[in-house]
Amino acid sequence: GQTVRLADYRRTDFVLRGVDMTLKLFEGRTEVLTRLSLERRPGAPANAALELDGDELILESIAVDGAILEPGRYDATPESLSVTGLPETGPFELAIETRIAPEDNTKLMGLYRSNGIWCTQCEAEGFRRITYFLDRPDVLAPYRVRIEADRAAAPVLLSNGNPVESGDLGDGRHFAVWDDPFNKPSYLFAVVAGDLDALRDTFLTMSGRTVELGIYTEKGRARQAAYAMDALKRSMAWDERRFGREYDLDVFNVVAIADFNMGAMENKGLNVFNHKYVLLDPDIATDADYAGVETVIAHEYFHNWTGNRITCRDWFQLCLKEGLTVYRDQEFSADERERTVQRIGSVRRLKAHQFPEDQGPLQHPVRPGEYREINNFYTATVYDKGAEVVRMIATLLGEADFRKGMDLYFERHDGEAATIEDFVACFEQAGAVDLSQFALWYAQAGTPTLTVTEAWDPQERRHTVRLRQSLAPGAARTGTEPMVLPIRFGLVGGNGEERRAEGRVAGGARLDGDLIVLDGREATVTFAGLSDRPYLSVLRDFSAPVTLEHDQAEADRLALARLDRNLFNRWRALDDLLSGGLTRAARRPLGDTAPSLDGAVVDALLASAGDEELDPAFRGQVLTLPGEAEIARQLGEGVDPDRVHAVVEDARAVIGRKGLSTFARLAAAEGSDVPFTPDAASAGRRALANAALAYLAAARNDPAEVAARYRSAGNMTDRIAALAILGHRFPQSDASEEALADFYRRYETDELVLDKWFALQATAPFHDALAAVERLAGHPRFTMRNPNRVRALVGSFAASNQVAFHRPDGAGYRFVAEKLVALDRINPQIAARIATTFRAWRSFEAGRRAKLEETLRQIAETKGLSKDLGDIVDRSLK
Ligand code: HT7
Ligand code: ZN
Repeated sequence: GQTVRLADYRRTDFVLRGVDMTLKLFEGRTEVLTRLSLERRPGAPANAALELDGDELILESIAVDGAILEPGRYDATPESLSVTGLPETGPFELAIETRIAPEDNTKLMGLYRSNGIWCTQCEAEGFRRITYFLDRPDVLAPYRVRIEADRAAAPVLLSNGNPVESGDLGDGRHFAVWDDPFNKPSYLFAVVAGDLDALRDTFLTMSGRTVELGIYTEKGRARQAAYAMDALKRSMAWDERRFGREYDLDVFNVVAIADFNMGAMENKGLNVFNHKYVLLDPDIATDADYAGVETVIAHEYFHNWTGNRITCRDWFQLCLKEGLTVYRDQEFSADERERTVQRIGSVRRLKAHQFPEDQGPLQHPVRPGEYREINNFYTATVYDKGAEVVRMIATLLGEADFRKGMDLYFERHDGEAATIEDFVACFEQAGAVDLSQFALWYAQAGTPTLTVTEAWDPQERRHTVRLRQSLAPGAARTGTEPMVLPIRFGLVGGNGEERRAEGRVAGGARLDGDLIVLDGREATVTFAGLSDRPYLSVLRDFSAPVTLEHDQAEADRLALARLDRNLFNRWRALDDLLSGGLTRAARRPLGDTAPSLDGAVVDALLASAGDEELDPAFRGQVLTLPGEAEIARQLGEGVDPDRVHAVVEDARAVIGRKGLSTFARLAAAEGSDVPFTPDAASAGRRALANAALAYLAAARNDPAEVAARYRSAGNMTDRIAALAILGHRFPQSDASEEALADFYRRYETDELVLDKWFALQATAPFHDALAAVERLAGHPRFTMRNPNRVRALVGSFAASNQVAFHRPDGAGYRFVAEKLVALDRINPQIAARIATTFRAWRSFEAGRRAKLEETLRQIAETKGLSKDLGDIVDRSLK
């Protein structure tokens, strides 16, 4: 495959003024007629050919200004269409007819069918699978789209923009015309046609316009869109309040689709969603599902301004819309739910997904400089580190100037395809600051290490804090220059009070209130006039995405875990103690029976968990131990996943036994008689009770109690929590087998719930889970054609079953590799995504490492591998 480089960007030779399309949908074939209003760009070579993109297309006809072109005037392949002899000046119309087969489209890019519904996915390069086009994000135009279909098969016909016309065509067929007046790139194009139900509502915008809202679902499921509708209206109101952004069309539609490659897609006025992020009720969905729907609905809606009204000049700028929109959806969730708990969740996610990516062979900067396959760059780095970079701009500028910068961005670039430079320039102007060094965050890959040391001078009553940053060279081979690190901090007194002390800076930093901005390799900050030694609470709220190495005494961490008024850091003090203890224990040789955690750490954890003054959701977070993958990442090399698993399980049992009475009380607090409401406070109480139940089970080793909880559960959150404990702690026991069978019987008609059943078994942490997964791969309800199903079984096995995937005999690797090679022929995008779990191969002990490498090489040598999967395995091996 060819490498595309940012440095090679140049504009098109032709300007697109408008697009007029007709899609005639028939069973088995679709005819697409596209009329492009074009004009040679002033200054472009007079003889330049028009080069259009295609992908698996067949050209039926081509005409310029109504005259059919002779074969000598154009050259068509499935991947391209080149047209010569076009007018040197002035507008002309190019009409192209293609014929496509959505029924055969298993890649789920372009126009395809899902349970009979016609739907599209065009980001990033799917539009070229519908018609030949200048399929790149800097080519913007208004679209008029006419859809024709059989009325019985597709009574609902939707596209972008506003509906303008509809009517009957005879022969059982009908049509609808949609007009989208806003200039948009082709990746935001969408068409949906099918027999769908709808939940309808309206939203009154801040300027007094009424927007018609519709959420379309499979027949009979519209009522399950009620929470999504509520989340949508809250998102619309929040964007007005927080960013002054009003919705712009008369209608906003969302469609829920069963077969979808990602979470959702922000097509202008017609968002298409994986139905997992729309359909909910308490019987089928967990609290995490509710939170997921809220976040994804908000995220796609927010794209209307950050992504659609202002889009990306090229795909290297993907973080311009994704990082910014993740930042916006995180802020929305923080405002709607509980800020600290949300932040803990985001940081866990960043460390679980982005840090390993940034520290391994798939490393790339937030704005990559090159790619072979753009689909492989919808990554945690672009999305989540991209959001952290925006958050740091907000931290450095402060709320008012950040908002000024956002306002300027919307004002200056509305209707444009912009770059990261454009974005950053708005904040430089709004904050009257120079962000050129800060912009290294977009260019330099890798997680910087921030090293903090402290020294208390009892004579002078001074506390000196030394800060150093470093960036190791990595796979991306970008620079290692010092970056700008905003480090939020506090000095905490013995009663938890915030100490105020004058700070003096030496070296590469400046002090700005509770922020140290480190922009040199190192600096010291000295705080004078203190009555006694304070506890240093540093990197509050995880104000920069760095690896923190802080030589803090355990006693200090324990004090902060109790006292810090910054609740995020209170959680992190405990989390650091836990992961430090577990990592050290995992380094000790097998057979070493020393406890994995200090008694004082366990006591601190139990004190927080039992503290009624604290938010239950926060306490639930406190009880969530660092994951096995996170411990493995912190070990860095020579990882033995069985050892890591044993250490974490031992810790859980130790904590469970010591806190037995607390856990019994907490687990009983949320009985099945409490009616379900999806609000964050109720969800937090359930999270705490279910965490307590897991510790009880670890301590008592009695499945009966958990089985009783399973049977009496009044909602899916509690039911799946109990089932997970049974399946994971008591695998193959009667209690677990009975509950799994019961669960299947109850929910076998609902594929969204079946995915939980598949995933739960795929992630059971014991070697024989592989046999169950192999059996489930042959289950009648499993299919490689549905991405959710593949992710639930194969994806979660590879990503979240540290024990069975990494079986020492390599059977887990062979199973996944075999499935990936088969999947690659159906849906390469999903195959490539799951294959990224192999990237950490170098960090394992010699036996597994060799087997992982061998498996990767075998995949790489497979004939006919897709560009998507080939790119991931090649880069992983580099
Ligand atoms: N912007 C959307 C990205 C997306 C996508 C990308 C590649 C292939 C399929 C896809 N479906 C959706 C999702 C988002 O970030 O909002
Ligand atoms: Zn997005």
